[in-house]
Amino acid sequence: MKKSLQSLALVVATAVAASVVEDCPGYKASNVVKTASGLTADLKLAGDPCDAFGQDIPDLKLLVEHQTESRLHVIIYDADEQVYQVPESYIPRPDPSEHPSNRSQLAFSLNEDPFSFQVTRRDSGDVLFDTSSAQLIFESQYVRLRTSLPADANIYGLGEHSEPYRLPTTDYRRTLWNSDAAWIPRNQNLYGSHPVYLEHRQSGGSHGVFLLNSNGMDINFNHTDSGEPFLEYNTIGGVLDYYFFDGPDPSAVSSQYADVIGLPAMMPYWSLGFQQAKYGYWDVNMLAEVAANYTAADIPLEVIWADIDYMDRRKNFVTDPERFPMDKMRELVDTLHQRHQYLIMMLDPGMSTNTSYEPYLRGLEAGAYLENEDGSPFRGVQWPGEVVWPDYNSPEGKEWWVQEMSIFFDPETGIDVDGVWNDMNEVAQFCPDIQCDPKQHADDTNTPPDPEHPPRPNTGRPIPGFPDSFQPDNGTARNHNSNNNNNNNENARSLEYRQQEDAPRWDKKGLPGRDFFDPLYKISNHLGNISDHTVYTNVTNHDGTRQYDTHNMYGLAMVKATRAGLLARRPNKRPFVLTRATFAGSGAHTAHWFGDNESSWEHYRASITQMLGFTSIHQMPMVGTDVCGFNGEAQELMCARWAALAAFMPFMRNHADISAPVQEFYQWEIVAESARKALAARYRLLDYMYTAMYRASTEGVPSVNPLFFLYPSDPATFGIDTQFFFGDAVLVSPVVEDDAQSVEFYLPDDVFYDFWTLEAVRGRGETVTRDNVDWTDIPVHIRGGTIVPLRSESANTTTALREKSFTLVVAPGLDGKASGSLFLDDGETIGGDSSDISFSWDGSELRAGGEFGYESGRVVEAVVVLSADGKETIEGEWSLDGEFTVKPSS
Ligand SMILES: *[C@@H]1O[C@H](CO)[C@@H](O)[C@H](O)[C@H]1NC(C)=O
Ligand SMILES: *[C@@H]1O[C@H](CO)[C@@H](O)[C@H](O)[C@H]1NC(C)=O
Ligand SMILES: *[C@@H]1O[C@H](CO)[C@@H](O)[C@H](O)[C@H]1NC(C)=O
Ligand SMILES: *[C@@H]1O[C@H](CO)[C@@H](O)[C@H](O)[C@H]1NC(C)=O
Ligand SMILES: *[C@@H]1O[C@H](CO)[C@@H](O)[C@H](O)[C@H]1NC(C)=O
Ligand SMILES: *[C@@H]1O[C@H](CO)[C@@H](O)[C@H](O)[C@H]1NC(C)=O
Ligand SMILES: *[C@@H]1O[C@H](CO)[C@@H](O)[C@H](O)[C@H]1NC(C)=O
Ligand SMILES: *[C@H]1O[C@H](CO)[C@@H](O)[C@H](O)[C@H]1NC(C)=O
Ligand SMILES: CC(=O)N[C@H]1CO[C@H](CO)[C@@H](O)[C@@H]1O
Repeated sequence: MKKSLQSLALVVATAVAASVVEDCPGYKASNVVKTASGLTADLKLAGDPCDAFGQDIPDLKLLVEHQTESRLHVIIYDADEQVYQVPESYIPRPDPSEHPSNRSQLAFSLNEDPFSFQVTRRDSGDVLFDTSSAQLIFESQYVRLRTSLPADANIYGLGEHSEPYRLPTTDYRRTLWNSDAAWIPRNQNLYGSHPVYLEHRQSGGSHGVFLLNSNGMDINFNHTDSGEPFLEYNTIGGVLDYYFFDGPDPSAVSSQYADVIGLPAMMPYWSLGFQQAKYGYWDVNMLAEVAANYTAADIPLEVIWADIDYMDRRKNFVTDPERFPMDKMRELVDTLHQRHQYLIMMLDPGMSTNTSYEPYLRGLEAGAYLENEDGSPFRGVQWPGEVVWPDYNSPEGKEWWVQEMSIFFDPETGIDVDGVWNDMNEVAQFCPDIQCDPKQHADDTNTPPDPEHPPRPNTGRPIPGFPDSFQPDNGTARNHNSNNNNNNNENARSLEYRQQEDAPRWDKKGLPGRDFFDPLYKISNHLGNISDHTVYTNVTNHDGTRQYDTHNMYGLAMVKATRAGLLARRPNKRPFVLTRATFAGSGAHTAHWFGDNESSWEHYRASITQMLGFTSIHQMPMVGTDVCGFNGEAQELMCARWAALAAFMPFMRNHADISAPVQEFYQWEIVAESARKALAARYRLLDYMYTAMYRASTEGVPSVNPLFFLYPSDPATFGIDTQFFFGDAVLVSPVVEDDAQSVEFYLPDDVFYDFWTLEAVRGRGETVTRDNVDWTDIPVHIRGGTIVPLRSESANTTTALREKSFTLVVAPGLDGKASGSLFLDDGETIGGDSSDISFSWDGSELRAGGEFGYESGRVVEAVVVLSADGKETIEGEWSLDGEFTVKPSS
């Protein structure tokens, strides 16, 4: 969201006295000791300190562990263990090794003097990582490590960014420092930080490199004077904690990374339904009206969202008593639930300091907030004016947050919400810099309740399907001024904070004596200095670490607390959290959208590259974009195309800014038609996608695949980021040019089947052109060799969808065979019964086997076998609660 930050096209002085850096002496290894799983060594500064951006640390240690056959852990840290390391409370480390190094696929070799190391593939000898081209620099506020790259390396990841999926590798910088980034500017740091990349080689497969370091950093791609390409990490703190993954299949790299940072959370079935939001739905009537309008337009809507509009003067946990009165919000939720629809509401991290605001006061009492040296809460400015921010990583902050959620979202007295949206958690703050006086700034920027939108009892129009209180005043209107927020008082009084456990111990809190505002090495933060527009980096967290070191993980800690709050209310149901800020490991707790983009063709295209980064590298399978764009005015034809494209993205939500005109799909007939058609396809594919989400959450394989993940030896696929596989069988090739009606797309050397007509199409490893693509159409193909389970028909809610029977589409590959799978459960219960059914086609017979723990009561009513000669449909009634075989008569 939202407040446009002036484009601070700041040229930060990163240019360094190169001579100084080049004078750095590097290190010398000694005392090398082989261990069962690797080795340890001491590293000593090899000459006079250069102190380029701080003080050189003279004594380091190296630890190398072959943790599994495919994972190598290499950490370089200070001998005193004072330098900050990422606390396990954010990212628990994987269990230590048991695998001796001689079974590892990766080999580590050490050069002792000057110190450098190489990681190679044991079988082929391919060099994957080689630090010999520049000296290691390890200082108090600057750490540099460089690795050589092959020419024209194919590198992916290092998000969050709005660049092409395959990153530029010449004179290119990725800065990792979570920031508010209105208009998702190119070549800048955005909302999330994921210091992980995958490199793919045509002959050698893929490998992955993860640097577990949460400090601000620049990752530079460049060439040496003699033209050798390299990738260089420049971080302003922390240690060099690397994990190398051997792949060699691209999706194996994804899985191996998930083993370290955690598998992604499984999402509820309903969250794959279509969702609508807007900043500027300024009263509760509007939420009901939008839902009713979707029904009238015959477009399935699963979830309606409440942005900060619902809050009383932008305060968390209190509704605007006039525009969103509690009693009517409760009626809204009840009605939505009866209609099998859901409500998601926003919670921001900034808590108003208004002294009559009880949730804030309870947080004070609980000691929930980030604090200044004197123990007073650290203050800044956010939507409600002057605010304080919780320390979500502390037991105090987390437990208080869970309690506030349980009060506000109490099904008996509050809002029985279905999911929570966390925004502004980079942290974004409106005070621009450390000179800012929050009180003054809040007074200057505070917005009173919107005078253009006075309270109103109803919309003046009937809202079919909603209670009387939403209907035009015909004598039934009530007094909506009743202030609901007192509902909470009783609960509030009985609230007692449990005795807090001690904050988790973490010794590696960071070196003393650092400059937290103005380190000598300046990362290229597009917002300026590192404390600009965020919580000041000198603030100490409850566990003794500093925001300087933990800034990038604020959003991660927040979503963990929010998830805990949802679980406390509904202990056995999968929570749904959506976040803007992310870090490595966030996928284990939350979904993500790509922030505040623009209603433009450029961002329509960018949404594909952003999705691929998150699903294939960053272990965040549940992602999507603001459909039709957030900022600016959505054009009809663009929105029609975008509705179709987004129907093939895991998280599908139309959302727009308060300043943007309305853009619900029903606003234009051609958009409505496109949405109806695309959503019918999406819903028929919903169980197929749900199965892909299940694989992501149990195996770490992508929910959406880039083409090269499935065709890793076809170099033409390496740079493709305008097409993708939804799951691993459905190839989506949208029209991508502005206002175009034709598209050129690539079909690998394989057999495909048109999703809409089921006709076979032989791919030749060439680009094909499709002309006259209707505004409501999108080219989609099924990959040969797959079996796709479809619901036989769509429905207007996922609840209704679950009643439908299945049709299996068998799409034989070039060898005449096919396989697929279907995961079934009740869609929401954690650890509930489930079936994991596998389908195989050997050229003459379909077999369904696997595990059948969930009684779905559903049947397969048709098997459609595709071929170059046309399709054959076999009808019948095969229960999905057990094994079966189907043999066509021909
Ligand atoms: C691997 O190393 C272990 C001891 O670390 C040894 O027992 C085993 O025989 C070795 N295996 C091979 C294949 O060299
Ligand atoms: C790449 O190297 C050139 C020449 O030294 C330098 O001007 C440029 O800033 C470097 N780019 C990055 C991203 O480091
Ligand atoms: C709902 O539809 C009605 C009738 O077309 C229209 O007047 C109204 O503006 C729509 N409301 C919203 C919130 O889209
Ligand atoms: C779905 O369709 C049914 C039957 O037409 C209708 O009764 C129901 O209101 C619709 N639900 C929604 C959420 O549109
Ligand atoms: C605090 O909140 C109360 C109740 O909403 C309001 O009347 C008062 O003006 C607020 N005080 C400040 C300083 O904003
Ligand atoms: C952080 O810096 C601010 C501004 O200089 C100062 O007022 C505050 O005391 C510092 N806080 C800590 C914890 O050092
Ligand atoms: C960054 O901080 C330094 C030192 O506090 C200050 O001199 C400089 O003006 C700041 N830069 C910006 C862009 O605010
Ligand atoms: C008026 O109230 C009745 C129920 O009391 C309700 O059925 C009706 O929809 C309301 N609105 C209109 C426009 O009649
Ligand atoms: C990714 C992308 O296209 N970003 C654009 C967002 O919008 C701003 C302003 O229009 C552009 O400058 C960015 O390039």
